[in-house]
Amino acid sequence: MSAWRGVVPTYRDRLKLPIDAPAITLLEGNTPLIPVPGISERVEAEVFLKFEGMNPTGSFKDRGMCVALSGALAEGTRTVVCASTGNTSASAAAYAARAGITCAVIIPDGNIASGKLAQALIHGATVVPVKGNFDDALSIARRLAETGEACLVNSVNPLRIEGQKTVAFEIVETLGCAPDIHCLPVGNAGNITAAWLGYTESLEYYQLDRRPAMWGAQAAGAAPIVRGAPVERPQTIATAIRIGKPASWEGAVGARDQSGGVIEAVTDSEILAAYRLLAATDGIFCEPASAAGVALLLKKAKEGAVPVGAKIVATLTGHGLKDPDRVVKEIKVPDPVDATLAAVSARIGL
Ligand code: AN7
Repeated sequence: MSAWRGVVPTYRDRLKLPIDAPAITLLEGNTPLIPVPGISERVEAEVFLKFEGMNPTGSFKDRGMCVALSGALAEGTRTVVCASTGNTSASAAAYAARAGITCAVIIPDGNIASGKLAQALIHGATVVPVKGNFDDALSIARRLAETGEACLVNSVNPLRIEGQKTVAFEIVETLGCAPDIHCLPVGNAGNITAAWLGYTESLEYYQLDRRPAMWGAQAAGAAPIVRGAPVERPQTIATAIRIGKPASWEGAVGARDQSGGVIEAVTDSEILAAYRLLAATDGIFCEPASAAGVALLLKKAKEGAVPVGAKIVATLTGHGLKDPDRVVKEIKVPDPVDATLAAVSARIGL
């Protein structure tokens, strides 16, 4: 088997990318589809986690960002700009560095996880925290891009969706079929739109007989699509999906309705319970927003809405190490003991 070459080289014939575009890649994609016996047993189904936290910058954003930067270079762009709750900015900063162009990221001050901020800084992006939320930041980023001075690399850029759809190709290739249900968190709604596009394109390419029902999860304090109206002041501990006016709203509703799926809200405590369960029972550490899809699956199982034995994939969108502060908010770091065998043995209970 030949070595993995990254999203653009592998899927170029299925990406709407100018033919002369260079392939900017950090070998993103080809992420593991991990069977999870603990969660499977709990929901009486066959559950797999597509761990997108294993991408080069630790989130699914890399799949779309490599295509966006490849396209930007083809157009001679010198600067990319994005608004972000953190992961988009981390990915944009890394791929812009790789492409040799400058990057500006607009983030909601005080509401992005420390790992993500560190990434944008170390890759040399110009970081602009604004005294507002993600929706305010996106509106400014759009206006900046309209001047023609910079290329917008949020998921309103169609190349982002093109890259992110490849997650469905990989799932179908690994399973040999489409799952019955695909669960994932919904924030700005680019990812559910992209995954659905990927399944739709897979129908013919892989000769599938069906596509999955798409189950999208929004945080209860930031659930505009569930409510059917924008949320002015979104609130959730899952800062990645603290978004009140999703840009790809129509795409998400289309994916939900065409697939016979749902978009429902999960509370912060349901998200945190799933986050801790994944780590404690299946050994997988994702960031809180990523656990929202699994939280929805657990909730639906309690309601008896999960068909027994169904094949289910949940996307874990980002790595747990993005947001280490959340762990120590949840679990107290133990006080130190004396550096003696007796004290340590007593603490361990041996
Ligand atoms: C871990 O980085 O919007 O519904 O600016 O970081 O496609 O927006 C992040 C979104 C889920 C939601 N999980 O995906 C950003 C940003 C994680 C995320 C989502 C995000 P979309």
